[in-house]
Amino acid sequence: MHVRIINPNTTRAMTDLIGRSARVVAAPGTLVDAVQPTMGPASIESHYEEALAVPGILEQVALGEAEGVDAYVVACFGDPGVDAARELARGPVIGIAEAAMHAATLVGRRFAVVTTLGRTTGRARELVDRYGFRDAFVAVRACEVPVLALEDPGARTRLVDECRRAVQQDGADVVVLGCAGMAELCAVIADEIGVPVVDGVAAGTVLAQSLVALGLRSSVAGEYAPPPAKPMAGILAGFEIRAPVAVA
Ligand code: 2AL
Repeated sequence: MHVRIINPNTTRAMTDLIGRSARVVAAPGTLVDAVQPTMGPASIESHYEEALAVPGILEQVALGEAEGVDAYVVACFGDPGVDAARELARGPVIGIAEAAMHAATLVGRRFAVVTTLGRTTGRARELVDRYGFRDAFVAVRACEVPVLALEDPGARTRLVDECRRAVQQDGADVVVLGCAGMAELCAVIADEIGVPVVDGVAAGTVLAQSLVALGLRSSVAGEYAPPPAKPMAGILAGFEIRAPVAVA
């Protein structure tokens, strides 16, 4: 089984970190690789960057389809482009926010999301609503560390402090990490704060692998049917769908 993790940003060190985190939980016999777009933002912490990351994500899905990839994980907490990727891919496509929220509600009753910058909290709330987790969600907190500074000295302390506040002040019994760049801090934070901490990269990898093992793929009966053939103009001409995607 081949599971491909797509880091939607173009920072190689973060793609490598995400790949390592996914491989830790992959089953023997599952090939996990991590890729990044050839174009797009160095990190995603605004709606602008999120929108501009999506073509690069879809490019990676198209390449993966040509290689026979069995499932994808989109490793950015805004779950950018996941619906569109489901229309292109034969196998399942999992966003790390959706995967992490599912996992959190299987091990606790009240989860908080702890993310990078305050400006990303709106997207996290939106996804909670969209995925139907409003009853279990208690808070979203920001540690105000930018994505590409998560490994800087002091960042971990700020993140741990915010996770602890989510437990002590918001009543969370599970913490969901709100950025793929936090993946390698998951175990250490869980040790420090004493409640389960969910990293969506790991949760998404295991979930993608499980869906393939179950023989489940995105339904083509409704919204996730392949996109119609249609001209595509300008810089996006390479994304044109020329013939309906054959669904095996
Ligand atoms: C993220 C993430 O997971 N990757 C990225 O570039 N930005 N999320 C976030 N909340 O900042």
